[in-house]
Amino acid sequence: MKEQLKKWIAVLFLVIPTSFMTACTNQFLVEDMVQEEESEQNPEEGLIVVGVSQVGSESIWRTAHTASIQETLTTENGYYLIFDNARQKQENQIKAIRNFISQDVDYIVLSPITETGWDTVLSEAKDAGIPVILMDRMVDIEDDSLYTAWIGSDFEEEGKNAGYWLEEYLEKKEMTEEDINIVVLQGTEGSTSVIGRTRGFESVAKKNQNWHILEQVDADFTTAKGYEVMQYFLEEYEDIDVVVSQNDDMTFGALEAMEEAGISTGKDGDVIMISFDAVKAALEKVKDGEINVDIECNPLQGQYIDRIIRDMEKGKLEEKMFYTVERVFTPENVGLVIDDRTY
Ligand code: GYE
Repeated sequence: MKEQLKKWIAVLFLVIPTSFMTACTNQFLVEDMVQEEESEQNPEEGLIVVGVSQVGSESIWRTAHTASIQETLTTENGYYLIFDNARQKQENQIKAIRNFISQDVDYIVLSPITETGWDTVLSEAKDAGIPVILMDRMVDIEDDSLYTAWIGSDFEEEGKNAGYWLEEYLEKKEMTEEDINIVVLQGTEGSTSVIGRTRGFESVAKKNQNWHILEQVDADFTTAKGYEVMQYFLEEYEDIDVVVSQNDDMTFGALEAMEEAGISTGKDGDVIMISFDAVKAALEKVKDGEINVDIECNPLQGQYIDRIIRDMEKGKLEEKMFYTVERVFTPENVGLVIDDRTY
């Protein structure tokens, strides 16, 4: 937008003197030529420039999240997107934000890897007059005015939903009096999704005296680590009743480790498998009965970002926090969505 203003000032300077010498029609010709020349030199001319700092590409969810942003913030929609993949490192995100500031972008969109460590760089963005929109995860900062809006999931609710589903399932199976041993594969330490999902599930677990969370281990949201951590759990604990895996990618790794150990999972299996995200490949496993339940987390956030920016352009952003709508999938209802799942 700042660029657009500069453009019009430039156009005025060129057009005003010309208008004294030429007829109106010629003015438009000159104006067109100037615009053409400028847009050749400056590809972002007339577009809203957005710098996006993405966490990485650790999961299928993340790939879908990135695609949703890239498919929405397009030139045809009026955007000039500068996208940076931080490859799971906060220092890379901080570097990217500083780059966006020095390029004087119109907006910064950030998916922060962890909650802490953002005060300084976000103050720099504020001082430069660049609004920051957060997506997916949150930041833990002193001054809330350092970001303008946030769009993401209610992770605590997701964790609670996993707990509520387990309560109901054990009731149906008449297992409320049995000891239930639980292990948890956690995602990236210090991230909002992990903090929320852990807190939500623990709050339900606390109310069930017979549930025992044996251990919760960081497997960084990846299949490779999910496999490793599950192998560790199997060596360490003889009697595991429930695996809670905080995303589908770790679930795939855990399933592989269990299969190798001759342990079955899901509907008629030895171990109850609870997963998060609900990507298509995992929903197939819910359908087959290998995963008992998948708590949905919606990665399609591009449209929300677009809406937020458009409202801000008009100066009428009324809310600060936006939550995506999410569901819980079991073999009973998974058929409703599986064919339409795009990720
Ligand atoms: O569940 C996981 C991803 O923060 C919601 O990050 C996101 C999580 C998502 O890598 O798959």
